[in-house]
Amino acid sequence: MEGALVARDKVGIQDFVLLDETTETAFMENLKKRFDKDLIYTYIGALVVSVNPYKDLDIYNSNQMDLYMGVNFFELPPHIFALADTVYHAMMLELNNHFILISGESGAGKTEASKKILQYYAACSPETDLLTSVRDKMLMSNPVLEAFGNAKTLKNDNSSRFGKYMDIQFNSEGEALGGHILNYLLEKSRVVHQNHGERNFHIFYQLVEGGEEDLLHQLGLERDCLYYNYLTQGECAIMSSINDKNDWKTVKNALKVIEVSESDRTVLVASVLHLGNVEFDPDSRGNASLDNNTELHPCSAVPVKVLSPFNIDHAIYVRDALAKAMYGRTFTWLVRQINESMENKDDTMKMVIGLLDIYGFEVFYVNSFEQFCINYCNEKLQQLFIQLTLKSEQEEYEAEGIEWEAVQFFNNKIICDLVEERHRGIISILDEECLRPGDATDLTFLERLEEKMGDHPHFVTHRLADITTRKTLDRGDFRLLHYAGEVTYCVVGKRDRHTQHTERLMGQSKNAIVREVFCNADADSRRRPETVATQFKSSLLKLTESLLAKDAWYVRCLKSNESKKPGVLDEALVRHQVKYLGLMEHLRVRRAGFAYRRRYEVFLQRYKALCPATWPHWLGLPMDGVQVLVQHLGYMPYEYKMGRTKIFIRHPKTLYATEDAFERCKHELATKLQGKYRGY
Ligand code: AD9
Ligand code: MG
Repeated sequence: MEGALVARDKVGIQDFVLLDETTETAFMENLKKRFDKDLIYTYIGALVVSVNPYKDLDIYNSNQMDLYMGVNFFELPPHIFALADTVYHAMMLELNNHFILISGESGAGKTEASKKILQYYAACSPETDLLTSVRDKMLMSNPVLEAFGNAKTLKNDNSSRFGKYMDIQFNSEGEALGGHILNYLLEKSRVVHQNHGERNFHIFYQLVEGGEEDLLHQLGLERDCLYYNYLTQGECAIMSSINDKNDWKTVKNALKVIEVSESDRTVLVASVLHLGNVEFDPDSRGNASLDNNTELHPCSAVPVKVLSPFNIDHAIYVRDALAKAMYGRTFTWLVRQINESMENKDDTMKMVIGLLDIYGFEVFYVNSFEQFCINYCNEKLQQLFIQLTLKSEQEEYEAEGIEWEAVQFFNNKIICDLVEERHRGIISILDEECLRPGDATDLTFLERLEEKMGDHPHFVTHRLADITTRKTLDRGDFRLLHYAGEVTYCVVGKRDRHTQHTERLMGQSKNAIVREVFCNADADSRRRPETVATQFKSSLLKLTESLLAKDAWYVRCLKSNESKKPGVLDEALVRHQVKYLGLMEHLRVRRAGFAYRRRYEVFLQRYKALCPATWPHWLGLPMDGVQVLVQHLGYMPYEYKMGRTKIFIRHPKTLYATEDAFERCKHELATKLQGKYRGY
C-alpha cells in the first residue's frame, strides 16, 4: 500500500477526480508535478487535460500505440491514445456517432492533439489496398491544409487560421473507410496584411523558397521572399524555426497522394504574389493606372480592366480584395478536392468519429473582425461544453434513478447571446449597417452598438469604459468581456465592401483554373448578399446541431508558457486557463454527486478477486454480484448508490482504497504463482 502511494505521489495523481481536495492549489500542484516529469496528460474522469510541453516526447511511437490498443481507459497512464481508443471502442459497442472536441487557446496544442488522434486511427486500420489508400489520403490532407491554412502568428509558429471539423467514417467492422472535412472561415485578411512578427500563409514561402527552378520560371517568380509585398509586412519572412524548403517537399508529396494537381495550386498562389506587387500611378484625371514598371505576368491571370478605373486608394482596395478572394476560393476549392479524394466510395459507412480542431481564443494588440469571429467561435464551443457536461451528467443521474446536487457554473450563454441574438446581437447590427445603403460608417455601427447594448455587463465602448480600472478605449473600439478574458476590437476600416462585380470579372479570366475557382461568382451575385459574420454564425449553428447528435469527448489543451519554451510552466498563465476553461467546475461536477460510476459488469470483472463469493466466477446478475462484493469490502451505505446499470461511488477515496486492495491482491497472487512455479 505504501509503495503504491509513494509511486503515485512521485508522478502526481493521474485523475484529478482522485485528488484529496478540489482546490485550485491542489489542482495546480498536481499538474505541475506531472508536467515536471514530462507527464503532460491527466484525466478529469474521461476528459483529457493536456499541457503543451514545447518539446518532442517519445510517447507517440508505434509501441505506445500498440500498448494502448484495446486497453481499459484507466489501466494505463493517461494518454491521448487512451482517449482515441476508448472512443473507438465506445463506437463499436454502441454502434453510434461520436466526436472529440479539442479546445484551448492559440498555441495550446489542439492541432497536434488532433493529428495524434488521426494517426492513432490510421494505425488501427487494417492493411488492405483500399483502406491503406484512404488512410494515406486522410493523413496527407493535414500537411496540405496546414500549408494553405496555417501561418506564423505571435502566439504560434504554426497557427491554424481556419476552423476544421473532420469526420472519420467507419463501417460496422470498425474499418476507416473515408473522411470528410468541413472548413470554417479562413482568415483571408492575412493574404494582404500581416502584423509585425507574423507571416502570410506558409504555402507562399514554401513555394518561393522550395519551388524548383523550372516551376518558378514558369510562374514568373523570383526566389526571394523579400521581393513580394504580401510576404514582408511582418518583417519575418525568413524564420530559423521554420524550414520552408523542406516543408515544400512534404506538401508536394502530400498533394500527389491526395491526387491534386500541383500546377493548379501553384498558379493560384503565384497569381496572388504577382497581384501584391501591382502598383498604381495616377493618370491625368487622378485615376489609377498601372505603374510603368508593373508588368502583369501572364500567369497572374487577372484581367487588367478589373483594376480600373478607380482612384488610387480604391484601386489598391480592389487589388487586395481580389487577392483575398482568389486565395479564399483556392482554399475552399482545395478542401473540396481533398474531400473528393477521401470520399468513401462504397456505402457501407455506418458510424463516424468527428474531430474538431478550431482556431483557439486569441488576443492581440490590435484585434479585428477575424479575432471577433475566432473568439465568438470559442464562446460557442465553451457553451457546447457546458451544455453537454451539465446535460449529460443530469441525464445520467436521472436515467439511473440517482439524486444529485447541482454545481454552479459560469454560463457564458449571456456572451453568445450578446453576439448572435437575432435582431439584437452584435452580428445582427453589423448586418444592418453593412447592408444599409447610404451613410453607414464604422462609427455609426459603433453608435448603434452603444444604443442597443450599452448597459450589457459584457460590453464596453469608449464612452462607457470602466473609469475605475482606467482602461480607456479609442473611439473606434469596443470591448467584449469574453469567458476567457477581455478583448478590445477595432472596427475602423473592417467592414468589407462588396467586390462581387470584380469577382464576376475574374470568372472571365483567360486562365482555366482561375475561372474554375471563381465559377460561381455569378450565381452568388443574384442572391441578397449575406455578410461574412452571418455566414459564419449559420455555419457554427449547423455544426453545433450536428455535434449535439453525437456522443461527446473532450481534450482540454493548456498552453504552458507564452515564449514557447520547452518544459517551462508559467503558473499564472496556466491557472488562468484552468479557470476560464471551467476545469475546476467540471471536476466538482464529477465529484459533487458521485465521483465515479462503473457499469456493474466492468466493476465486477475488475474487482471480483477481492471477494471469495465472486471469485473466480459470479453466476448471478452482475448487479447482485457487485452488491455482495461491496458489502464484503465494507462500503458504508452513504459511500455508494446502486443505479439501474451502474454503481455510483461518492468519494474517490473509496475507489482508491478498492484499487489499492486490488493491486495488493494482484501482487500476492503473482508471488504465490511464482512460488508455485519455483516449487516445480
Ligand atoms: V492555434 O489555435 O491553431 O494557434 P493550437 O492548434 O492549439 O494553436 P498547436 O497544436 O499548433 O497549437 O501547437 C503549437 C506548437 O506547440 C506546435 O507546433 C508544437 O511545437 C508544440 N506542441 C503542441 N503540442 C505538442 C505535443 N504534444 N508535444 C510536443 C507540442 N510539442
Ligand atoms: Mg491549431
